[in-house]
Amino acid sequence: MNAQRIISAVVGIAAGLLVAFVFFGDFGNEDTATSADNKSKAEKVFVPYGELDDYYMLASGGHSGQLFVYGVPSMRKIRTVPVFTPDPATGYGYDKESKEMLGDYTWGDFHHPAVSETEGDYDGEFLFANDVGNNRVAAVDLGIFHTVDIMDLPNMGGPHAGVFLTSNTEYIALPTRFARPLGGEYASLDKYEEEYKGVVSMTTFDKKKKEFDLAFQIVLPPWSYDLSDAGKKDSSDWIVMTTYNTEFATTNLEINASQNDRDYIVMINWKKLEKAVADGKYDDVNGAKMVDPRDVKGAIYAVPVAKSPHGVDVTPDGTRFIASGKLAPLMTVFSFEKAFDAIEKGDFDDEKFGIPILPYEDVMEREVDPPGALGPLHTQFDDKGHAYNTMFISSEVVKWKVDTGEVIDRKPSYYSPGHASAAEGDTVDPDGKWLVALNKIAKDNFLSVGPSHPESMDLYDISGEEMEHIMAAPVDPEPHYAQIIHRDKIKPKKLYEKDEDRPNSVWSVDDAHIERKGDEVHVYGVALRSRFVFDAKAERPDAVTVKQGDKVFFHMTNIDLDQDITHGFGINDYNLNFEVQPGQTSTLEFVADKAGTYPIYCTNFCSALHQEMSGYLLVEPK
Ligand code: CUK
Ligand code: CUA
Repeated sequence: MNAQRIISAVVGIAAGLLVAFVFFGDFGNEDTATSADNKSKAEKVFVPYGELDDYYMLASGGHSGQLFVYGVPSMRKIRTVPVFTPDPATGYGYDKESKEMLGDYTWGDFHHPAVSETEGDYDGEFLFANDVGNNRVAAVDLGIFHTVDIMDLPNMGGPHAGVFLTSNTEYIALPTRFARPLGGEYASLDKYEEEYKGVVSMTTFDKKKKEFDLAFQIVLPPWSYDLSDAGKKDSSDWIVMTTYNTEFATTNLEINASQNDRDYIVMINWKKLEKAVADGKYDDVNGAKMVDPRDVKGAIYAVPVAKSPHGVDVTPDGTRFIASGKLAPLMTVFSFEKAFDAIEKGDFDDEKFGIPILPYEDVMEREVDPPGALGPLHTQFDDKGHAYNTMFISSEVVKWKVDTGEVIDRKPSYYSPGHASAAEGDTVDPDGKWLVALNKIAKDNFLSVGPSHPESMDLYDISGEEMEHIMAAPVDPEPHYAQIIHRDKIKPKKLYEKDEDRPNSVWSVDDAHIERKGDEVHVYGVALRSRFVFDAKAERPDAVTVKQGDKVFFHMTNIDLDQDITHGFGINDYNLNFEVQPGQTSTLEFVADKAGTYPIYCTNFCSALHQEMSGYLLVEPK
């Protein structure tokens, strides 16, 4: 395609977007549903008091850096769990532990949540998150809905897609989106082809220690890697990743990365690379074991795919991978088996950068091109062999049969969906119950809050042959992806268990005390309804006096071992607030650099005498 055609294609897509808005803009609820319809829809999502939603939806909060927890089907927001960004509501980023985890960062861009898997099924123990903004990976413990580890990833340029390798969460793989010289060193953009690299981080997670480890990294040509998925069952040794800049464009990607009619899907055999690394076939690059898959026989191949693809998703049975092209209006079904045959026969078209290219016709099983459907992005699955694709430009969800490509149903979304998420939709065993489209544009769905509207989520009942649009719910920016997991698989704790051996913990009022070591003041205190006790033997047990310049540690244990009795801890004028959940011990560390008298108070309403739960920090001038 020449530049002129590309420009008209892009203009055409923009026009298509406008047409889609105007067209679908007419689908108000009144127009499409009678009041009887609305009543039956309302009944499907109404959860009577005393009952609970069937599913958790764990949604990325995009550039808020947070995790949003919703109930499905009610679409009620239940909780924000802070991951990459401080959160005064929970004290995350203020207490010592979370402050150290976040370091100097004050934001993150969390795109793809992934629940840990056992034998290809969500096990509900941990959730992993990628930070595209600042090259990090995080783990949230789903027993306490709290972030327990964050690891910085060297050599990356925005780890866009997080994937899981079955059967037992062996690796959390994070491919870089932007090519960058290794270590982020300076190199002129004129040296893009030689000096810039794509990298995939292969991290492991120790469930007992709750810690990440960077096992190794994979170095690749600078093709700009996008969505990725891991194989399942017979294909579980492989990961597949889309690329969108095989042109090596270094400016104006909108036009320049859309020149080639085909980009590639890269197939990597992680088992072979794991072995190569164990055999010492790697270079040490900025603390990472860097393996080049081109040096390992049979570890990497590429398959051509319609230009500028975005999503790639592996079917629940692990036999196929489906790519969706932003610019090409089709979903392409590729067969793992055909790919393995081609590899075995040595049937390669070509080689690019030392990567064998498998012939498109030999690996492709079918192209699915629903008339007028534009901008397919991502694929989800049900339990009956159907795939569900979001269409960003024509604003709809398309249901089709994976085996035959037959289009079964199409329903509008309001408007412009990115991902959709189906109940248990990434597992070997999807539930086929609900689908939530995560839309980029809300337009006029909700009461206006000014020029920038919330994002919107559409809930569909997908249990029948036809999809039924049930409702739309607003959401803060910006869920890119979500996973919907059955509530039976998540086992949240009611309390932090009492543990007398826990460092810095104090379990009775009488044991609360203060230790001074040089200019450090350690308060071993307790919080209970409705007071703080810092020093049981002091005349005023809820006051602490320090000297200006002292380093102060409040080690607080909440000894109210009662469901949902959380205490907060705010210090007036000191810009500090953290919390202790029932049975939890947390530490606040700061330098008392301002002399004066500072009230301390419980910020989390906890009892009828919550207002009385207060004390003083007294800082004597130097
Ligand atoms: S991406 Cu946002 S719509 Cu980060 Cu999964 Cu496709
Ligand atoms: Cu403790 Cu309010």
